[in-house]
Amino acid sequence: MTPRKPLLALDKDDDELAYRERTREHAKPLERTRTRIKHGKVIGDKGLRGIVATPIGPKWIVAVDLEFWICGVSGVIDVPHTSTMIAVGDVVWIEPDGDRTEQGDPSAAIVKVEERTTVLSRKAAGKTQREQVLVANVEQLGIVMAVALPNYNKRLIDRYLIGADKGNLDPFIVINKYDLLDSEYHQDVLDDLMVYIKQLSIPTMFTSSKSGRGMQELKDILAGRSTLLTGPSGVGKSSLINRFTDARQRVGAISEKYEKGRHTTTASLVIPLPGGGIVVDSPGIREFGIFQLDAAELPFYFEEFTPYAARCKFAPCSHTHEPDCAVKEAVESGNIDEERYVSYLNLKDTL
Ligand SMILES: Nc1nc2c(ncn2[C@@H]2O[C@H](COP(=O)(O)OP(=O)(O)OP(=O)(O)O)[C@@H](O)[C@H]2O)c(=O)[nH]1
Ligand SMILES: [Mg+2]
Ligand SMILES: [Zn+2]
Repeated sequence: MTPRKPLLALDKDDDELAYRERTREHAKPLERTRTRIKHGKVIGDKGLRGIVATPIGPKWIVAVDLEFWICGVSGVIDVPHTSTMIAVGDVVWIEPDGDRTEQGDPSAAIVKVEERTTVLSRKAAGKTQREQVLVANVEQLGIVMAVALPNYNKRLIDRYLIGADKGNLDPFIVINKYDLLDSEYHQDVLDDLMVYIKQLSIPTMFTSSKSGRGMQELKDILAGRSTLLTGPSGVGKSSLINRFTDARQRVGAISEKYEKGRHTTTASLVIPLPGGGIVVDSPGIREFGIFQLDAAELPFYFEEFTPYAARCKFAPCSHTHEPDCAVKEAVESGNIDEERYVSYLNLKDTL
């Protein structure tokens, strides 16, 4: 599997965009009123601080603690950034309008968006070189895979790790569906993933959302932080989150009232955790392209190569065809994980 587009992207996003465009077309003219940006907005006493949980047609669901509000965008809004005015994960201030929507949910207007600490973006669809922010303010990337149905993929793990590195997110690995693994194979799986656990010191946990195995460990790493869970479709991201909170179903139920027949799993969803912290459930992806990866910097994303690379005969050395390449020798002697080297070669091919 090779990336076709040099992007860090959640790839059901195209459907998401198309969907939003469609709903915008049908939105009432009033809701399409243009907004004006004005800095230094003073928030009134009624103002509440929340997190944008998910888009809902032309509006947004905003989580204030564990409550959900349906929010339009105020005609005058205070926004510090120039790309994507509002994104999932944005910290916003809302002012309740004292009303409820037809469906009975409390409604408010977003009046201010706070500065973002991190962004996961991609190039916006279309001809312009515009950045589209997919998720704002996540600190950690939880890479979720399964021991079976579907089998974990180390190539994909390696690409996620580079994505996390580039996005300045702390990565961890969750190997789910452990209940499907016969105990006689536990050691094999552990050995297979040892490079991440030992050499790269990436927190790695083995979980089952069926049996509850590893849930405390996962809970601990999520506590008080904001985490994007990513991974292929069907590995159990949503099931894991459902072990901790019913907030995912509650947002889903709200979305369904407004967007009949639409599965909420096609959009990223921010879920507040009961003890503090948030987790972003993202749709399964088929492909994980990496935004602006440079051939010269690629070896540095394989940090376990570094001590050997210094001993290659040629400098720079691509660690492919050169004679007396210490990296290749380390692969042959088993000091560098062979599959990581294959990941390196695969990625190199795409640049
Ligand atoms: N045996 C087993 N099945 C699981 C486990 N976790 C989830 N499943 C099942 O796997 C299927 C997919 O789970 P989801 O939680 O929807 O997976 P997801 O990663 O959110 O998938 P997308 O939303 O498509 O990206 C469901 O049928 C779950 O019941 C587990 O730990 N063990
Ligand atoms: Mg899901
Ligand atoms: Zn070399």
